[in-house]
Amino acid sequence: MDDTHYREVRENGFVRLPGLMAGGTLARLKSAVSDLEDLARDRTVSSGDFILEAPGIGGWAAWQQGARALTGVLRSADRIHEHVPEFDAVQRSLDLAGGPVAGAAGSPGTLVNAFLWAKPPVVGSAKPWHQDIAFAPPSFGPEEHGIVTIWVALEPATERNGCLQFIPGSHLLGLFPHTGDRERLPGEPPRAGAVEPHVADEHLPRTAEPVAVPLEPGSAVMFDGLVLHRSAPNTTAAEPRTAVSFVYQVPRPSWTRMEPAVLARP
Ligand SMILES: O=C(O)CCC(=O)C(=O)O
Repeated sequence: MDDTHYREVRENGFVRLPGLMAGGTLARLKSAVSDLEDLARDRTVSSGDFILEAPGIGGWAAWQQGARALTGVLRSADRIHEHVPEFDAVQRSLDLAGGPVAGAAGSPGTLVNAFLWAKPPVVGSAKPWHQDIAFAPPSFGPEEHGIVTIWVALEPATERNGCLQFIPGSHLLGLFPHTGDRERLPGEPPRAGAVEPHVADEHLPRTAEPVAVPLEPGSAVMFDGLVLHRSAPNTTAAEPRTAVSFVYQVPRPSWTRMEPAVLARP
């Protein structure tokens, strides 16, 4: 077990993994992303697995509101390891579950999902403050399971193009209320004014300032499913911020608590 990973994830809720993917592996991931983009190229509407960007309101809101989106321009994709098995092969070849994830959680993880987070220039929308565990599938037992995610930058992730930001230590404070709308079920009509689920500003803890985590291509950040995180819109004209994340179920780390957080007073 890597003591540094364990200590930093335990204390801060996240740890950088510089140079996690060397040149050849990074090339494999980029090629897998191209295959995924090919699958989405002709899509004109979002679905549960492929969410397209929409200028102005962002891909998630456009999807839920039934508004127009940009053909083939992905905001994010879900279950990418099932759509393109190469993603699974890469994480297996690096033994992320038994290496860094086990180092963070104390025992190996099981891959339960993988995502593309595309954030293209100009139109790449924000991902608001949230805790991943708030979106865990019903099979997750709050007493038994935790989540550890490894988020890998495929291009430079900077403050300008929307790198991840974390509130250090927020994973120790419990579960924050998420406001906004749940995703429509298949067949449900569009919902005017739908808002992506998030933790409202007035409920954010005032215990620490947010920390931005810029990353070089091939570097990663690993984080606990209870840590509050977000990403800003991509405000650049031509700097995509493409990333993939691998999500592992782990035995619930003993230091986390699943009770409702004590909320900050505005
Ligand atoms: O990449 C992003 O912009 C958001 C990623 C995220 O929220 C996550 O991996 O849980």
